[in-house]
Amino acid sequence: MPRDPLIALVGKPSSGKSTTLNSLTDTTAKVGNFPFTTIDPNRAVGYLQIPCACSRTTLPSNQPASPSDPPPLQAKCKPNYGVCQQGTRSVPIDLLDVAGLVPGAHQGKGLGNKFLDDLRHADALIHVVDVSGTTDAEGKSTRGYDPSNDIVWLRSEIVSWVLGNLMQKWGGVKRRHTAIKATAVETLQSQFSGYGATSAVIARTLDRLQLKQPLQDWSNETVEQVVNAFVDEKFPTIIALNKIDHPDADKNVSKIAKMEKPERLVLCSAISEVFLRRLVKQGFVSYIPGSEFVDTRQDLIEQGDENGGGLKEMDEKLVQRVENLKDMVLYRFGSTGVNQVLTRASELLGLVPTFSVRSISSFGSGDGSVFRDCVLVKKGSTVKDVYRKIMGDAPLAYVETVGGMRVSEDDEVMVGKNDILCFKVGRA
Ligand SMILES: Nc1nc2c(ncn2[C@@H]2O[C@H](COP(=O)(O)OP(=O)(O)O)[C@@H](O)[C@H]2O)c(=O)[nH]1
Ligand SMILES: [Mg+2]
Repeated sequence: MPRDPLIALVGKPSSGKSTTLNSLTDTTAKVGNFPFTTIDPNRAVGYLQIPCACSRTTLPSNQPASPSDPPPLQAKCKPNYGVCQQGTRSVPIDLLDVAGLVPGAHQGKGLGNKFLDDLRHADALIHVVDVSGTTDAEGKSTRGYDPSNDIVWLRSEIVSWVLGNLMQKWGGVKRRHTAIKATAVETLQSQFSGYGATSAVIARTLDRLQLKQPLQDWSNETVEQVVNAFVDEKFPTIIALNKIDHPDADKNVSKIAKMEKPERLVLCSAISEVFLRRLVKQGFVSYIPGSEFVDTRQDLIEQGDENGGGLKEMDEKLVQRVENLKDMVLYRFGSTGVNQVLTRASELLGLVPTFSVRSISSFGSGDGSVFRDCVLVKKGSTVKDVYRKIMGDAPLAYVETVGGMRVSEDDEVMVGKNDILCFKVGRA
């Protein structure tokens, strides 16, 4: 059965991994301003925001009365997991907090090797960088540290780890490769299988490099090149520039923006998201996670709701904190950024939200709701992969998509195509 996609948060101690994880989930991982707070890798379920199928489908019998009305299916959309708010749906996704990588981790420094081992299962990485420069390379409190260094050393730790493991056995690997007349893909796949590498990943890695020499003649530089390309393929990484609420963040962001591809960078303030969600729970503000707007009781009264949305009054200090957060984060950056971190990682992976429905004519699930079930699958997944994930080994008779059209088990699922499916269990 295909494994669920897993996104790992990595970074030095105190960069804000646990806070980011908390801001994306409902659990409370231990948060603290000292190295190695998170000793055990922390798995949690986060929520990826996607445009839901309910916002792009209508039924012939159920058209909106006027073009400005919301699609009528939205009102009936009741996800089994997560929520759907005005067509934006939160879909569960597995996250892993891999704590405390420090420079030298591949040689066992910090809690190095253990942490690196936890990475094996990740499909993509979110490198949480403390862009305020208030923590050094080891995560200790400082001022004026240049966080662009972290981007460089963290990647080089991962490369050194993979390279070190490979070079330890390289002599034997080469001899065996020649003796059994294996292809480079076969040999590397068996060497990299511990990192969850498929032969497709290896083939893409080698395609990227277009190497001329056979594997047994590769120089050390070539092996290093191969490992670098493999790390890019196997561990695509989003860089989350965290702590943008801090006054020192701006200059560091500008510097990093000049060095990195823009599509890899996301600005965020995890602590702001955690704070806002706490205020929502306590009944002080109304705020849709990830959005630009926060309304207090006073705001809602000014907007004409004399009840203030039923929100509680905040004291002067709290009002001030919320105002600061709006000025420093929400108005400047459009949101706290944490949801974009996850969205960008899922784009990098090409995740496809796939909806399975009981009835293809109503999109219903038999309980009055529509689009109840949604799973995330990796790019390149087929209709059958989706079925196996949901139904395991149960025999499959046939599959229909929108309009009652049949689709083949081997068809690929893509956003907007074959992503609304009705599985008919049984023998064809
Ligand atoms: N200013 C600011 N501080 C943050 C932010 N995110 C985390 N922190 C603080 O950074 C410290 C370390 O956070 P933690 O999540 O435990 O880091 P981890 O070691 O990477 O898991 C804590 O004191 C957090 O409150 C943020 O967005 N802004
Ligand atoms: Mg932590």
